Amino acid sequence: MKLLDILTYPDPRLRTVAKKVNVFDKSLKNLSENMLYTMYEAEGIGLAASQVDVHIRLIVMDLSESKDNPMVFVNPEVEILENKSHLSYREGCLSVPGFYEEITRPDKIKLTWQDIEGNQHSTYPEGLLTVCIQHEIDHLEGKLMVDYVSRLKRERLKKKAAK
Ligand code: GNR
Ligand code: NI
Repeated sequence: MKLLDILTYPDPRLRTVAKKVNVFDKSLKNLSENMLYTMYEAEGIGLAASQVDVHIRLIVMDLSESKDNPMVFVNPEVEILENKSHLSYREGCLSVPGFYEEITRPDKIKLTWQDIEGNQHSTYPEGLLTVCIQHEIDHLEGKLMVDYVSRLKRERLKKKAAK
């Protein structure tokens, strides 16, 4: 198992749009295992490949209290089912350390993805999965939590990060 370096804001590499995974091989499995290890070590509940400077559509997550439920999502896609139903959650991000902010996101979504073998799945997420999967898919699009806050707040964060 290898501990991977996590990119932090405002590193421009975090803005890269990730590419679709087409090959489900041993190296994909290895990367997902190293990402899970890195996520647990950093005490995060999710990690996108973009955050470790690998720009493919791969996400790992563990939302369990006991940290024994590793999940891997390849090529995840979210469809918003209701435009008017939202949920607010105080989010944090391993790529923006020390920054926590209430973010509002769609609440009624359908999630489709592939597992590490390439098999297709779908579900209608509830609770924290709804929030976290959208946070992680944002990373794959090169989008960060800081993009949801005011310019003033974002500029303050950038200055703080430069120190
Ligand atoms: O560890 C994390 N916690 C978290 C809390 C609320 C909403 C989203 C998250 S994801 C974050 C880890 C991370 O930065 N993933 O990209
Ligand atoms: Ni994040």
